Amino acid sequence: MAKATFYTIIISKSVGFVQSADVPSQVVGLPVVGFEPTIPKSTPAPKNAPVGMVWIPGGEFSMGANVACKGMCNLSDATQDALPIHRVLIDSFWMDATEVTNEQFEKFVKATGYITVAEQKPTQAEFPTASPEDLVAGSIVFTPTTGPVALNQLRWWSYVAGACWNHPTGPDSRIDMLGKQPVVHITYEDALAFAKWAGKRLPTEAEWEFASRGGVMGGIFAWGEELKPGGKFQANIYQGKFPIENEDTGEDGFKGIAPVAQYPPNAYGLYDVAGNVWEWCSDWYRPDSYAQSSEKGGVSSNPQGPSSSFDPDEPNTQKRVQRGGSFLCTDQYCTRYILGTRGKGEIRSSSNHIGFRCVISVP
Ligand SMILES: [Ca+2]
Ligand SMILES: [Cu+2]
Repeated sequence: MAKATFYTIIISKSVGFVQSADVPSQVVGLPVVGFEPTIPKSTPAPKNAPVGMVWIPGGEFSMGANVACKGMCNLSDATQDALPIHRVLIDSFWMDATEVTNEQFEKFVKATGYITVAEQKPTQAEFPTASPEDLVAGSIVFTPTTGPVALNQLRWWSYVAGACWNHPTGPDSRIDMLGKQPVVHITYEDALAFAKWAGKRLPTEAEWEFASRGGVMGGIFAWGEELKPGGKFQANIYQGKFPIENEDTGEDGFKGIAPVAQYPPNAYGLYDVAGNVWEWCSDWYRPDSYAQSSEKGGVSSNPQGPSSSFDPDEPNTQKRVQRGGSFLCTDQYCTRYILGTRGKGEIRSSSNHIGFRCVISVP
């Protein structure tokens, strides 16, 4: 019983973004203002691009998503927190072409001795209602179900003792052969620590979205308007009946996580801005943050997000934005691989579908 309670606490902290009722009523019904053309800055890319990074020109664009009625998204409120669409101006910056990989993260750990949150024993202070014997280091792992389940009950997540970045499905699993896969089981503070060590930072949500759009106005996917142009998937998501054991058909080439850069990049040279693993952004999450910024009117310049977090579903948690969706996204359930859609995660929680990539500002 106690164990279940503890797991439920942790699981609900981490995967709250999949709840369907995550929109306060005042956001629903706001007028949907359409997209206006993206106006990229003309600043040429400086010479000597940092290794593994691509130039994002910055500029003015329409931020948000309005795809609730496009057919492939079964959740009518999936994009309510990405409304209204509003104008944003951002500066140029460098961005990692790929999600941070296991081998890159390993270099960081070897250089610094860093210990991720998932490797630390949870404290009684953080989980006052958990019994002491349940306070074991671990992380949340996708565990397919043996049969169909209600898609609002999150039955496919288990808290696995010993799961962490270099033991992604539990203590016996290894990353020796997974060097090019994105690192997972990364909390917000883990991502920050890596970024600081690398002389980088995490992208703001606006930077991430500008980059993912590749200079194109509006649009549904980073590669165009069709999920499978020419019958070919363009991102690592989930096919087959979710979330049932042996049902992930891997029609897109991969069951589970894929190594980075297995699909064509977007127009800015970024790989996997849709699917594979969620990516942390630096903004606090609020479902009404776009409503707040558009209330101010005009063009929002280099927005850093709201000053604090609030998720009405889980009012006592602190959440930052996550973007891009993961290998578990599917049109049966969660379509946040669609451009402009938003995710969120509790800052001290991790799972095997959460990673990140970094950016560098241009002085
Ligand atoms: Ca897949
Ligand atoms: Cu998803």
